Amino acid sequence: MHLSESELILNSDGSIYHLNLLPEDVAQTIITVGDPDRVPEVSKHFDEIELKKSKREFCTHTGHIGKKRVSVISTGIGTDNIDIVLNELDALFNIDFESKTERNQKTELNIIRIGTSGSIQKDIPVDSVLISEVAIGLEGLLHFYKFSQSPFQINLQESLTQYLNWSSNNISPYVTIGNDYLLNEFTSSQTKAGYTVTNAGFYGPQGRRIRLSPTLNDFFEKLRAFRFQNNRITNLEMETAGIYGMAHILGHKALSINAILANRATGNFSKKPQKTIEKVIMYTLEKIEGLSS
Ligand code: R1P
Repeated sequence: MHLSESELILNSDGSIYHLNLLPEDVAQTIITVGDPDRVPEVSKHFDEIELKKSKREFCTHTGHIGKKRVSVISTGIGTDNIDIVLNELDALFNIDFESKTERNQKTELNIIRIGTSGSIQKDIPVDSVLISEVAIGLEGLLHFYKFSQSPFQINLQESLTQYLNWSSNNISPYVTIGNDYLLNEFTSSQTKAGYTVTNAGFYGPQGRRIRLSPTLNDFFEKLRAFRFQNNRITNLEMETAGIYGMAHILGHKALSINAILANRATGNFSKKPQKTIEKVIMYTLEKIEGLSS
């Protein structure tokens, strides 16, 4: 199917609309970060940087670590941006911009998020490194795409909906999972594994109360106490379920690595957030260098 210029929007130099990138600008292994200022914090460790481009909150650096070509791109905050970043990254590889048609031969990307997050369990302290094994989306992005879930995912989705009695609030969770290969490669004694909840905001949607009253009573306490087959929700943030879900339906591998900066159960915030983020960056780059695909 030929895509019209209103559906696949290209800039005058042929780059894709929001990311401002040409197909040759991006590596097949891509690190995503929320904060544009975190992009140079990652790329300063590259052996060489071949490209720097940006537009809006989307800043990209591409270079090499050893022999591996890697890109780091900022997504800004939230799964509304993840929709843009994942669709446009995929198009750069899997749509022919000349004919504006889908390529027969697809390219599978490695997409690795280095993000920050708040733990909701007392025993996952600030400055931990947590890899999202499962991510539950409450913000709704994946409901706009055809997306099939495994029996495990459906059971977890139904169990959480029932537990929180959410049907009455019209909130419907979706359940996504990290890529098995990347989970294996990145997990070590330095990391914890967890179930991450992704939501559409930082305050009310994560159970924070500054001045406004929440519609969902005890939302935070209930998330903390939820159990599914001996698993519990470990942390809250704003992108992972969108990344996992979009990567899965587009045919890419994805993993989310979280620097835990806040502990919402104890009320603590990290005293050394930059150091902890740097630890996660170094850990991730080392693992990426060792990836065989
Ligand atoms: C909120 O402060 C932001 O920080 C977390 C949340 O997911 C949200 O994007 O991640 P990043 O540090 O990767 O942006």
